[in-house]
Amino acid sequence: MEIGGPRAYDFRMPTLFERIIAGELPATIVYRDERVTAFRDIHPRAPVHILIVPNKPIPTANDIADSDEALIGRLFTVARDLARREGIADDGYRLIINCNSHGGQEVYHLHVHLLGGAPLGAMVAKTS
Ligand code: DGP
Repeated sequence: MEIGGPRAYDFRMPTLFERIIAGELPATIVYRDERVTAFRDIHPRAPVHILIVPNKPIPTANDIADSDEALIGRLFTVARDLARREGIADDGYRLIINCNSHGGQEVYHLHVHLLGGAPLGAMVAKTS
């Protein structure tokens, strides 16, 4: 594995999220279809914190192919529907995709964070 480089993950190993999608690891799954799975974040940063994940492993936003456009759109329509179902659509919420080290990405399987249920504060911390 290349540590600290632009790809600080081993793309040959299944990610945690692939194992959740495969049912090999437990998670509180709130939505699943043939293209997308959504489950509650294990370390919630807000009263509602759901991860919306393509079933197909795409490591980072950099790895999205043009042919993935419909799949990426699906992540957002699922997020919209889950926000309604969770009762946070009207007050509002935040959708976040972290990419690589400066983005703070920890799990190298593309995911959209759906956060809401309380005011979320500033969009990003000031760098200095
Ligand atoms: P990111 O930094 O964008 O890669 O966010 C990864 C998120 O994944 C982080 O908020 C914590 C969450 N997470 C990590 N491991 C697990 C796990 O095993 N189960 C669940 N449900 N969430 C996890």
